[in-house]
Amino acid sequence: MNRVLTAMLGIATAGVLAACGSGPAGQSGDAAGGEQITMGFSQVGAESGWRTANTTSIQDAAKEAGVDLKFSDANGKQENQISAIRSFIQQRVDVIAFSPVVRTGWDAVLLEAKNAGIPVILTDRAVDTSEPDVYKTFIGADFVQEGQWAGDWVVKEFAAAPGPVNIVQLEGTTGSDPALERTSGFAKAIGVNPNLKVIASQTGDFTRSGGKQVMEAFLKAHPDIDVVFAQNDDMGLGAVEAIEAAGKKPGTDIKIVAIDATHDGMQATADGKFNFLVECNPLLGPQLMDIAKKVVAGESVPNRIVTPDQTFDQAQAAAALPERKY
Ligand code: GYE
Repeated sequence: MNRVLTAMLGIATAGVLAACGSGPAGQSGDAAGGEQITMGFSQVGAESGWRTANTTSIQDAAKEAGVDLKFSDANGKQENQISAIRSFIQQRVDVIAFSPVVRTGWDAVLLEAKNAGIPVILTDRAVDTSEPDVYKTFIGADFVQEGQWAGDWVVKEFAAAPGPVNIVQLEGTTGSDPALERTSGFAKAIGVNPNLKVIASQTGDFTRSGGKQVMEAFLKAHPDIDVVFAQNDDMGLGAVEAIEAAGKKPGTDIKIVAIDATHDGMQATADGKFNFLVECNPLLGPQLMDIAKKVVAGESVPNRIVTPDQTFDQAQAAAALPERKY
């Protein structure tokens, strides 16, 4: 029932989007001459603090850059993203950008955009595709590196551990680029020390409630957890709630390393509840608008643009917190 409703809502959203189209083909074709360009953007949803900051960045940057933004929230559903993209194609926007919820299943719709002559930019997350030239560039972080940094911290922190170190992993959305790559980066990093063992790993879907629920189950099943690797801040914050409810002290009894470094995550780190944070910068809007204008003007752009990140221990988080923008 719910699914049907969501699917219907998706179609309704696509219909509304189509209804406020900017006009027939060609009318916005003067974009290359410096006129306003129209961008269709399909966002994953609003699952996390990271995502909210990313949405705000894109909306603000569009205004700033004079880009006419048609924004669509997919509520975490690939089918909603596909219908939004189809609607953007119908409206003949100048450029389509999207953050793909999962990595696979995009070939058909990407080919439709290509055949319609509308360039596509991937932001934040990558896709797996065997079709050539179906997107111009992918702007986003190096998720393998992020997972590796999280793992490197565990390696250092537990270098002197005499016996097994029990790690539980809260994975992001199943099949999403960041979940897959952070998992592999982390596994690679901790692989140097056979004492470091991931004893349980499950998706919390990048949400606070998901992280809390999974952590509650982990705590019941495993009385001896040493470390939580949360693939985003929100799941880490959910884990903090679960750990406290179980009468343990997050950051002390159970160490937590997370990824994103949003304001809430930085606060938890400064407060000693998280031990280490790996940043993933959500402020992709200005760069996206810049690249979009180049793409629409027919200029060539690099096919991969990696956004830089850093890491924070507790003291660094406390120092950086007052200036934190997201
Ligand atoms: O880490 C998480 C969000 O794709 C990098 O998605 C993004 C991830 C981010 O929900 O908080």
